[in-house]
Amino acid sequence: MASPSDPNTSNSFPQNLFQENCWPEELREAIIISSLPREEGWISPHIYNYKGFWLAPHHLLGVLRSHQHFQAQNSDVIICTPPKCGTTWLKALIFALITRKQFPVSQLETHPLLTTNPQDLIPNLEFCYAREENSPPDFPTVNNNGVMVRIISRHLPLELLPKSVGESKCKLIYLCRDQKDTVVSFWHFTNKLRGEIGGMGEIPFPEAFDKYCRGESLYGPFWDHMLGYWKESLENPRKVLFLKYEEIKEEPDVQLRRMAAFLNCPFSEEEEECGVVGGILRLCSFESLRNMEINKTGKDLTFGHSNHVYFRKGKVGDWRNHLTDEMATKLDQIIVEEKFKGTGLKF
Ligand code: PAP
Repeated sequence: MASPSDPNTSNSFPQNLFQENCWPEELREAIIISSLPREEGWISPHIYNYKGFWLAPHHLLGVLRSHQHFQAQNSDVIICTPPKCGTTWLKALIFALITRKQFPVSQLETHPLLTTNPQDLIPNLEFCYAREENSPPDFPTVNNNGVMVRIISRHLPLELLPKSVGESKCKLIYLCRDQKDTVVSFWHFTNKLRGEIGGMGEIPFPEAFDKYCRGESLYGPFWDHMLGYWKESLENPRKVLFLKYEEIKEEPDVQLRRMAAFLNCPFSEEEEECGVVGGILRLCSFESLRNMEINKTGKDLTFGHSNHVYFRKGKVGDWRNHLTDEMATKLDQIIVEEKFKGTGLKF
């Protein structure tokens, strides 16, 4: 397995991209960024509406470059998530699942998840492209029963996938979450990053909530993000597996077996008897990952912030500590009553 990116070369890129006068020519000119709808950003000063979705400048640069250069392979596994829906957890689960022969969970001492944050084990496509100015990123491969597989993640909506993703037989695993919990998680995360890497103050929760409900969150509107993958999973179930955070919480073993079957690597009888499913789930549980030294004290290789910001509470229903009844009703109505009506997507 190739090693993750070098922390010494990677940490400065987001800060550069936060300064409009430091943007590379291709970002300033290629899409005439000044003509795009613009709103105040969450972590970067501004976000831009590109083809219907709100992106920070570094996402946009990653999108432009990946559209030009990314070539999907049939064996690729692509993890797709809106922010704060459980990406870290899913990355750990998929990594442990696919590499279970290479890194058996019965021999934990040498498992890569003990020494590398899941976010760094599985690189994010648009962040990699935003960082690599001159050469295409070299995505690490893992051994899936003799086949070398690239596991890549992305926060981008289906509509902004590079063309080759649709043309190849690569598989997409999508994970989303009850948006009441997501907005709370997103708000906490944003405020931590604003302080840690942006030197900015906190956004008050009511302000963040209103922005979120208007769809002006990173990679939002969240409803279009979710519906794009939801519809594709119904039309093309062998291409897209649609998962919900709450369902993995409720029946983790059932959902892990679903992922294994979807990726054509189901658990054998022998593995079932040896408790491999439980081993993977224990290794990737919130408590287990949060208590690993690398996740307690390490730094994210892409952005340079503390790894522990990826592990806050890991609970279903924490929104009750932040949302008023009126806010909860508003968000439920946007989702259930308006946007998801007639689509079959429920929370
Ligand atoms: P990202 O968008 O920056 O990639 P992501 O991993 O999607 O972040 O979301 C983080 C959320 O997943 C946090 O939720 P919270 O704020 O409500 O607590 C985090 O705690 C939760 N999380 C991280 N790891 C796990 C895990 N192993 N099991 C369950 N939840 C987890």
